[in-house]
Amino acid sequence: MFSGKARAYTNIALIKYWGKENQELIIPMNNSLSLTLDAFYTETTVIFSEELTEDRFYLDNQLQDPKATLNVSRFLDLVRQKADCSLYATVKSQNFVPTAAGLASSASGLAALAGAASAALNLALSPAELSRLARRGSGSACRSIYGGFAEWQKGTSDETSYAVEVPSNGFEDELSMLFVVVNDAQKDISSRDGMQRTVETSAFYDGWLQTVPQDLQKAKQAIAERNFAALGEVTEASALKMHGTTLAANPPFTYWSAESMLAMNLVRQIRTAGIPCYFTMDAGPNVKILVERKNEAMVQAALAEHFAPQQLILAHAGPKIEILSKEDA
Ligand code: 2P0
Repeated sequence: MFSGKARAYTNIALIKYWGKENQELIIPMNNSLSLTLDAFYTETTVIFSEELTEDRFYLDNQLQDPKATLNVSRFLDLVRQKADCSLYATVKSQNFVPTAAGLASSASGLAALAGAASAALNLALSPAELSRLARRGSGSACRSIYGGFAEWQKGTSDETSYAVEVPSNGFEDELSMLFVVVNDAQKDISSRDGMQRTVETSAFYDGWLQTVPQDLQKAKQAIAERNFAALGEVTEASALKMHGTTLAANPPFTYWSAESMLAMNLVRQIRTAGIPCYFTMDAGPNVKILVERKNEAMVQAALAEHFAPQQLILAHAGPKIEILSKEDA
């Protein structure tokens, strides 16, 4: 029996990942840059055992159906192959999120699975190797190997596509991210399907790709110079451009709801009133607001006039992946 346990925190991209060059290996079309957060994380235990005849996957103490288990098994196959191991495993994953409002993240989940499975089989991976492995489960997971800011360098192959830490001198500790959890009745389009449809059909996709390198440069310079306004401006611009591509896809779609737009408009109003804050959005209607820690209470109070307290969740920069235990028996 070989077991490992890991905890990984979710991350939110400031410069977005949107589109794959290689679906199978999850090589992205563009570099992305994220902030790892403390408020949402996943703890996963993987136990490889001679006694099992198939993989089993428990999420939040519930045994999962064959489809969800197959995704985990496919990922474990990569780890088994690396370790030359043919044992099946029990995987127990627990998502720690403040509400059940659809905030469970594939980034923290797949990073924790990669960390736990590789620790169990004694793979002793470097951060870059662990990032490469996590990437095979879910693109954004490759950034959750690191605390603070991380850049996923797209590379050109399985070997060269992984995330690295972005030096920041602790700038991330001056930042907060306020999640505005928006309930949405619309049917979801997964990020995987959404980005593929956009790459294949959006008239705006080339425009998206053209400006990513300069946006990334601006973000890295803003981090190095501790320039909050510059980082916020490029963060908001990257999100708007990403979401713009979906409007020109065929068939067109959007992740925005009326409440998302309300939140975005409030951010603009608060900014006009003199408090710097900026929004970003991912493959769903929730809005995330980047604000300096010193101003977080003011922004939260302004949003609380329109959203219920349980819809507002405050997060700060989070740590890198942690291997909590490992055991051979
Ligand atoms: C990001 N998103 O950079 C972007 C912005 C959503 C919008 O990464 O297909 O779950 O597993 O690689 O990583 C969410 O997509 O997609 C995501 P796969 P993933 O955070």
